[in-house]
Amino acid sequence: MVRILDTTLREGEQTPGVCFDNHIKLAIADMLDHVGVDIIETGHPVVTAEIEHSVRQIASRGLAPLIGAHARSLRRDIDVALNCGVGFLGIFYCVSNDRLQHHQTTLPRVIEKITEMVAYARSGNPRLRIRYTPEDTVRSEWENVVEAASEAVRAGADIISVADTTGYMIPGTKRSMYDYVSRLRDDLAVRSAFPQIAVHCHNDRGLALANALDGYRAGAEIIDATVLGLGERAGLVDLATLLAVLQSDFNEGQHWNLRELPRLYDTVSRYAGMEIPPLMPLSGKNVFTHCAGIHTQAALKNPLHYQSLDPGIIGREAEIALDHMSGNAAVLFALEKIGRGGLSPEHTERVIGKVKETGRMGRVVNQDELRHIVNFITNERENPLDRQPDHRLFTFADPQG
Ligand code: HCA
Ligand code: CU
Repeated sequence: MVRILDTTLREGEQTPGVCFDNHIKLAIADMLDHVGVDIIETGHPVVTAEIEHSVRQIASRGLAPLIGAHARSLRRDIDVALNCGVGFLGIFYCVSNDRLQHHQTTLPRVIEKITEMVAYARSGNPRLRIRYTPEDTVRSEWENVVEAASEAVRAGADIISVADTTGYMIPGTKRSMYDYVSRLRDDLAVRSAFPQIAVHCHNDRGLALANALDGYRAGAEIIDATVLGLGERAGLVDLATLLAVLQSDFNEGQHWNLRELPRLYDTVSRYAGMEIPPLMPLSGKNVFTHCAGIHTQAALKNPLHYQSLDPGIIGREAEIALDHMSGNAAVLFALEKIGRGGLSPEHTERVIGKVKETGRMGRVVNQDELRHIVNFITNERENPLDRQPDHRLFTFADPQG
């Protein structure tokens, strides 16, 4: 059973311009609890007093997920984090030769520092879950990573995270996360180190989810994600997409409550000041909408003709958009939907013409506008007080189930 670490409150806040008030962070943590993630990384408490306060408050809230904090390999960071009462601590330190040179240090000295800090954290709380991340793991020298990771495990780390800090990996190539995780596990085992493996995949090449699934197939036990894929640069794996794919296609997380996701996404989007892109899988406004005539006709008979993911898993419905691409079937369905079925053939044809014309102006015809079109063509009057305008499209349920 794979475990999900949400880091919207830590990595997500590293998105330029994103800063959540503490009352919003608390609300987000509560919603993540309802969704059913396993670990919430709440922040790097030494950064500001507000973050420290937020980490402490979320840690003492009695939520089901394990509450975590982020720390550099420094005594002060660890003291402050542990003092917040977290049950999970992520310690990171890059061990690439490049960085070692930059910091004018050597691998043995750095490993000594890392192990000292892991042991220090362990002594502060014997039940703490400790993760060590060699930052930029996948571009660091292999021997350095294996050496640092195995020593960290010996010092008390439970989890080693493979960080694709720059979104560098590509499935099926020499830069495969599948191969990386498999080899790392083997090489650590040779050194008698048996940590859980986590994967932290950035999206610089648009491959974050593919790489995370690659790591998962190689047996990674923890996958990091954020709401909306927030994070540095191109961000991280999107939580909703990850959960939906794992649940629908890999039979994971049957206890996850994906129907809570729209509320969580709405909250994060609003307070991050970031619109949900219309084409974003699972959460975008378009992603369960059928448009072209051939598609709508087939989907109305059986949505599976043009859908491989059930919108119901996150509490959404398939819908039809009317525009210049629409065919007769879609318009007839939409007319029924607003209670205006049974128009004369001549009127129906003119409605279809008007829908297409409106679409050519770059507008999708919603329920409200379709009523206006019908009234225009039939020259009927409607008492505007009879109904509220309805700007939704035309939803339809799956006739199969
Ligand atoms: C960072 C970089 C990090 C760390 C991941 C981790 C990365 O912002 O500190 O500590 O597991 O991508 O490497 O997010
Ligand atoms: Cu990161």
